[in-house]
Amino acid sequence: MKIKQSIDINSVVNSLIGKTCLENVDQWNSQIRALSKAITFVENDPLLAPKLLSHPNLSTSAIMQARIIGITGLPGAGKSTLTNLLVKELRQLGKKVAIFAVDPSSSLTGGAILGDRVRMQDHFRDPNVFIRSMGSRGALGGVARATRSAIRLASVLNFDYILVETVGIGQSESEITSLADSTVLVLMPNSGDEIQLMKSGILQLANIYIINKCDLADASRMIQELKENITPNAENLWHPPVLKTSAANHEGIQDVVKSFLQHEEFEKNSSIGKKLRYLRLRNEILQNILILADEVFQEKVKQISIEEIELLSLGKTTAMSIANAIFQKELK
Ligand SMILES: Nc1nc2c(ncn2[C@@H]2O[C@H](COP(=O)(O)OP(=O)(O)OP(=O)(O)O)[C@@H](O)[C@H]2O)c(=O)[nH]1
Ligand SMILES: [Mg+2]
Repeated sequence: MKIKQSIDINSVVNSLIGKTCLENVDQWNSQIRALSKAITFVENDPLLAPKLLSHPNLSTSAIMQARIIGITGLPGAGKSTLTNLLVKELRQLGKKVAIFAVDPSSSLTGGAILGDRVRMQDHFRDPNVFIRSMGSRGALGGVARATRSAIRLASVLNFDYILVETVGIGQSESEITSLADSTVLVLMPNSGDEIQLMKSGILQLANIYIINKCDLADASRMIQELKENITPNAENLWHPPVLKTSAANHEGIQDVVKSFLQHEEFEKNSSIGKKLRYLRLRNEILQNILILADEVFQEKVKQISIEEIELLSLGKTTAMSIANAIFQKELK
């Protein structure tokens, strides 16, 4: 159910950008608290996102700067364990990192999220790491909408990297590729995951492939198979690396971080990279239009007369015809 809130947008924005006359450390902590709060507001009411994210006091360059890395893969592949180590590595490079764990199946208090807390505990005390779990149950507008806004809100705080962990089944994987600058697919050796993932299409969409748990089984055959299956795109000259890791033994993590940098570099310097980035930005605009349209049309739907609903229930018209008429009228 949607919870409408009356919040003071100006004061949330001022806390976010650190305009609250506090000492440096307190300032940052208060910004982090403001971020947490702002995300909760947006989760409960996506219509607050446009108000927050188009606020004139926010630096647009900060909002668009963070590098978003999507980490996806089947349940249990080791995404959270890897993410925890990647954050450690990025912190050693002096990077500020935000992590979003999106769990499409569980509510905010779900077990998986609690497990992630354990896996990420190394960073809970680090002020330069922001960790947030996002459930989707009960959130209006689905995972993608709230997550998208949350990511942009986090960017206000100048994080260098924003890591987004999602389970790569169902709809979320295509959402993540449209949202992330780099999509990382985490697989397990000889698990047969490839077949399931191939069907979902994600196998062709990732920019970086990781075969994790290499301590458990030999991955060479799988690497070979993957390389054969990732069909090179004539236009796209990025050859997705297939990397081996063992998160359990802390192996291969540096290579993953290197591949983030290489992919970023590639995107900056190639025309196809630029084209794909522009495509993602267009899609982001579309998603934002949908948030705004939601606001307009929720109102319009309330105004549909009882007579018209009666006709619909008798099969004398269709929901699509009514929708189309409202939409066309609004367009004019
Ligand atoms: N042997 C071995 N176990 C690992 C490795 N990486 C992770 N694990 C274990 O695999 C289990 C699942 O790891 P998670 O990091 O929770 O996996 P996940 O992909 O985040 O799982 P979900 O969030 O539930 O989809 C845990 O028990 C980890 O300790 C690895 O490299 N080797
Ligand atoms: Mg996880």
